[in-house]
Amino acid sequence: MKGRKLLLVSANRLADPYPVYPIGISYLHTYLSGHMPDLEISMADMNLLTISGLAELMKSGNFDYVGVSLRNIDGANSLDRTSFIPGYKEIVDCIRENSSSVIILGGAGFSIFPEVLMSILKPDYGIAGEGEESLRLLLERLDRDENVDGIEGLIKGNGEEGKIKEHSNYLKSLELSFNETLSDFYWEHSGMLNIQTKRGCCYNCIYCSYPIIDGRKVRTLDTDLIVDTLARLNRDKGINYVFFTDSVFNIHNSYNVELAEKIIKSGVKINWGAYFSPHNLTDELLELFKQSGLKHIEFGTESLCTEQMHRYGKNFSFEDVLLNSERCLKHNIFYAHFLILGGLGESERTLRETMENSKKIRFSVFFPYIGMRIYPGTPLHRIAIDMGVVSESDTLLEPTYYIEKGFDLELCRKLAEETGKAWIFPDDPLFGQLDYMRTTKKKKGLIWEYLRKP
Ligand code: B12
Ligand code: SF4
Repeated sequence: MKGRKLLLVSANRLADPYPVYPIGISYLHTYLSGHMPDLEISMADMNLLTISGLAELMKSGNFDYVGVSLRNIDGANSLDRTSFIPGYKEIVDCIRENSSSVIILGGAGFSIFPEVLMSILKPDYGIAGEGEESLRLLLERLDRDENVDGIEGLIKGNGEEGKIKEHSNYLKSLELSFNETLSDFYWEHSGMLNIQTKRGCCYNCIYCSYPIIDGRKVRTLDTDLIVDTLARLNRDKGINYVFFTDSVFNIHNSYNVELAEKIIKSGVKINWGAYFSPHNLTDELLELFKQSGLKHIEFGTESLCTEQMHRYGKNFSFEDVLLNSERCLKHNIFYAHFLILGGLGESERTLRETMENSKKIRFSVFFPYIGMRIYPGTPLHRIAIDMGVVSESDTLLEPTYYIEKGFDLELCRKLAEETGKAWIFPDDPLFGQLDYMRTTKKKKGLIWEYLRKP
């Protein structure tokens, strides 16, 4: 790879609920630097760069390869159905017009819609799913002019798509170095950095794309390396808040105990938050996590009506939700419940049950989304086809939702208000106030704790 240059571009420009450090390309950068020392790698982030700045960079950079990371396809919010694809097309076209670089796409959003994005954005290659090893193999083979067939997750451009080979060789031990300029920017603008502790999700929620992106097999990452990264962030940059980006944090509790114990032993004082499932927890676990820095939990609860939870494919009940909410309160851990209202099978009765049950949950915030974004390859996709909600040929790339027939959003808002609890709908102006706390008041870490109601 002597003299070869790779640019990794984060195409994400969304600042809602806050701008997110492009951790995917940082993992790629760290891995490739370790395995391909002769490859010169740089990073560009469209949150810091204009399109004309990108054009200039492409003209002057002489990059052999440009990898573009596509994180979000849309806001996954049925109340604002803006698609980000035109913005990504502008970026990929800009790279094409101003360079002769080989263009490779990847990222969480790309991994959900690989074929259709290849046909719209017309890169040379795409890699769906975990990117580190597949990208290394691709670059090495391209450099040696070798056949690239058989690389896991790879999809070729120029109409040569073919069937994507599924991932089966996963990585266990991953180092992570943050880009200095970017970590300063995101610490300043988001008050939070991010790191992964595990990949994959073994659950089967009917609407969820996470197992499609990361795989069903849960892979835990090296705890020593994670603790080292946290210690470096804290020591070198004074960063004291991170989000563990795992699809679900509390999947593998023996591993989580090891991680928490190592963080405590290291003496690193760093707060953290993560997505949790509201079951598979105990008082002892929460106490240990708290000691290791756990400050907030975002529960993927989705409904407060057990019948509805089961319809969504959840294997817990409202009793679990209540029990674990009370446990969080007891251990002084902030917690919010993320909900899907008006999803498959929701009726006025199940909605009213959710609202009634919310009154039993103390000092929390409820973030409801309306309807379910339909993602290709999920059980919901099949159901929606069978019900005639979408056609077999619909790519679903345009923001497409399953909202149960007869669902009444205004009634839903009214019932929510009547509970007297903190219900924050996606179009609530309170989001603006949270932004103000972050940008003007320079508040770090969590913000929604101010919205909690008893
Ligand atoms: C954690 C998370 C969050 C956290 C992030 C916290 C933080 N500080 O980082 C929070 C809660 C804030 C959040 C918010 C949102 N999120 Co989110 N989030 C995730 C989640 C679970 C993990 C993302 C992550 O960091 N993964 C870890 C990194 C290492 O993986 P990665 O980026 O995918 O990178 C790997 C590969 O994709 C690949 N790769 C990446 N780039 C490239 C580039 C090339 C060239 C190649 C070859 C490979 C490659 O290699 C990498 C290493 O293996 C994903 C779901 C998932 N399981 O992926 C959703 C996900 C990305 N989020 C999603 C959405 C929609 C959002 C929000 C818009 C939701 C909202 N309305 O608030 C916001 C947007 C935030 C923003 N400003 O961008 C969607 C995007 C799909 C879509 N519909 O567009 C996802 C996919 C979930 C879903 N619904 O399916 N999110
Ligand atoms: S919703 Fe959460 S628990 Fe369910 S499949 Fe998706 S990531 Fe896993």
